[in-house]
Amino acid sequence: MIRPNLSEAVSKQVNAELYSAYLYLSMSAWADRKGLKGMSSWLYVQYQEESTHGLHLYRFLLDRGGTPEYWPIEKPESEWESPLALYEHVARHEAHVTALLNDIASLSMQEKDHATYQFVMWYVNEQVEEESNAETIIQRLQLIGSNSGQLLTLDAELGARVFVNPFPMTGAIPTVA
Ligand code: OFO
Repeated sequence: MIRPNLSEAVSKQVNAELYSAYLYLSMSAWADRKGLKGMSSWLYVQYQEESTHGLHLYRFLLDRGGTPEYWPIEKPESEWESPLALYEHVARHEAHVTALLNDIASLSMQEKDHATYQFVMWYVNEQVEEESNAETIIQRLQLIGSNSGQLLTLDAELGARVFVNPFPMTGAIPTVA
């Protein structure tokens, strides 16, 4: 059974993941409004991933006898100056989420809760890819500058991303389509 302090930490992480989903949905709508349909689709896939993360953590919490708490989900920003500003926000946000996950990993070790430690380490490792993806897109956008033709090429590339449920064997998690 998970200890109350770790239960609260995981519950807060559920909230953080659902906020992430909300933020990416807002970003997806912004890109759609700017005519960047590929970027909008990439960000929507990110919304789907974050929703799945929230539900996956929620299921883990219940399986460990924890008590989910339901704090309000903060209203995300909805305007960015440019695609570059948006992806810089993505990078900052993902670095923040990484710090939250590292804190849960440290608390799990302190509490000698190896199950929670192992569970949360999947997320810690996943963040390496998420931070790297954001940095790569930032570099591309910096190179593109004000070249709208190259921006549309990048937009088409981003539009090729498809959602793959990272937890297909976890039947208790509703599919986020
Ligand atoms: Fe939940 O993966 Fe990034 O934030």
